[in-house]
Amino acid sequence: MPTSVCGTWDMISNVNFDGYMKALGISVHLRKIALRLKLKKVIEQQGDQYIVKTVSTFRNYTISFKIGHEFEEFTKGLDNRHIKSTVTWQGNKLTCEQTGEKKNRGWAHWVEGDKLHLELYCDGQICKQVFKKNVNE
Ligand code: YOG
Repeated sequence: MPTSVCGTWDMISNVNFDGYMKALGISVHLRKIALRLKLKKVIEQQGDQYIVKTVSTFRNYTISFKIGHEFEEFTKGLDNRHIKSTVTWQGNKLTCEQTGEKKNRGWAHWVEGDKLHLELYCDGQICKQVFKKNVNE
């Protein structure tokens, strides 16, 4: 059984976040703020509903979804786009395809040991983030 993605996770590394944000068209001002953030993921499951919260001192962002059910996502406070998103399991990877104005956009989460991995991709740019399990929260 793969370890659950559920829990509270603290970012320990963040590679090419700037490239990903540039692909999304984020301003240099916001990119500079975002690059300094230590993000936290809080992932919960309630029945067949998942809730993924991205938490920081600057802004928070929350999505909720059911596996395999397309939903309307508004990336409020991020790039502020309306997209259609679908999350599925691809093996041990919780993957999201985000269709809209930006091509080849989505993300994938998976767990290895006590680490939560995340790849965020958009338009050929891949950001790789790793989170360590926070056992106190
Ligand atoms: O996560 O899609 O876990 O939704 C990536 C931000 C920074 C605002 C965070 C606020 C993309 C300025 C969400 C950061 C850059 C920069 C804290 C990534 C856009 C704007 C919210 C994401 C998925 C997978 C779940």
